[in-house]
Amino acid sequence: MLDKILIANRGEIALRIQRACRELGIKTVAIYSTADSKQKHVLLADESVCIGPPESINSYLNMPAIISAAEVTDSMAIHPGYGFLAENGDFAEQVEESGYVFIGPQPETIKLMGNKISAKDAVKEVGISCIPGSATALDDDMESIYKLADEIGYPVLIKAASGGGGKGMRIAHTKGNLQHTIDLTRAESKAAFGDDTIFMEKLLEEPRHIEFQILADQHGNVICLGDRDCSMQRNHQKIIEEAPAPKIPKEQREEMFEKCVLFCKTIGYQSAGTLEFLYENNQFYFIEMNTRLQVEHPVTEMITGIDIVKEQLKIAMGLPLSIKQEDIIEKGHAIECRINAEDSKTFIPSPGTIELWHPPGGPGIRVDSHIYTGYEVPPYYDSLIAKVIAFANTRESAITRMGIALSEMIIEGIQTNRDLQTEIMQHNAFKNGGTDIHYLEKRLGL
Ligand code: MV4
Repeated sequence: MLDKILIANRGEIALRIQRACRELGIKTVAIYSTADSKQKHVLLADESVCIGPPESINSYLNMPAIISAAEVTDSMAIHPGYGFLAENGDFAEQVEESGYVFIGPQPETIKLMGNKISAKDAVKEVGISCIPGSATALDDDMESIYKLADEIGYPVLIKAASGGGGKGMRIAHTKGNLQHTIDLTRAESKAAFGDDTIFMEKLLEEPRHIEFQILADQHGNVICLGDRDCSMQRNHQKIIEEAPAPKIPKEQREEMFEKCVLFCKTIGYQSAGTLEFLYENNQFYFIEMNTRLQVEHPVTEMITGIDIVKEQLKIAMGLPLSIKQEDIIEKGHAIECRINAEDSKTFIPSPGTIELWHPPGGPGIRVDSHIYTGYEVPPYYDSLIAKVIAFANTRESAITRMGIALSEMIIEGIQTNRDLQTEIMQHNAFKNGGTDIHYLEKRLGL
């Protein structure tokens, strides 16, 4: 049993994890930066520890400070949430070496998936398709690289092995700019990740982004909680996610569930995880695996009735999964709109004081948020201030409910992307379902 858990995060996800702990009778420890002393997660935790000044690098990314906070509070485990240190294999390792349970997969698994080349190698072993490209890292032999690019066909994408989530990728449209693209990507990758390992893939031009949610316990039981469509994004920031992914043939989804489960069993995966794919011309291609709880996990919770965070905690305590694959019944449709504190036209973050906040409600509406009237949105962190989730029997009804929820939401004092979200709910292409990853940027004329 883990009686006390330190939550190494802030905002809505810190609250979300606290609630799951409370349901399981686990005490919670909040950490916070000096900018966050009036945060709801601090107020509601059983104990709290200030770990440093506002800048993330000195607070929520400060590994020794976080581990010390676990020590002084006599915590037994650390939940990293998402972002910050959630996918840092060295952090997971230090947590375990210091004698605490890291609530997530093993450090080696985080590292295996953190390298996009080793991740692709691993999934190929169980017959999961990847995007055609270089099987290994690119070396300095340009003749063989040109040959490979000709075989793959232009445009090709040069990606950093240590990248992910959109950082460290560049397109080469012709042989003429391949060398330059490689040099730039290498340099950027070295600067950003301290690793200049790069690889090549064919560019998929109009894919959708579809991912599969996994839960895996310490006893080799693995289940897939279905898929999510996260194609509605701008500048690599997802803004709307939904479950199930629209317009995917039933047999193809089920085949993917099986492959994802087989993969996780094969590598001995533990905890919650997500396999990300691009979907184009009715085919799935693996791109990367996220070894953390994700922002958009609520849409899956709504259609399966499974509390992913509670399951993640129980897995960390060594308990076997209580749900079998055949017990998972998907019901209805769920959509999440991320509400960001930002200018709706320029997307520049809009920190400041929230003068008035009335969250939406009613049948099928869930709001995961840490804000309140009088709350000051600090300028130092991610601009996500609320997640509005609408659930209904059909996708059409979920869109209707979301439209109503967005119109009910009262938020004054700062700018948000609410109007953009409202417009998207009314777009015919969104209503039809299955828009690709470039839809929003094209629609905005960017
Ligand atoms: C791609 C791609 C097209 N072709 N790979 C972006 C982040 C990283 N996870 C992988 N990404 C992409 N890889 C090939 N071969 C397009 C993207 C991509 C993308 C993927 C998912 C969600 C949003 C995206 C936005 C732009 C580009």
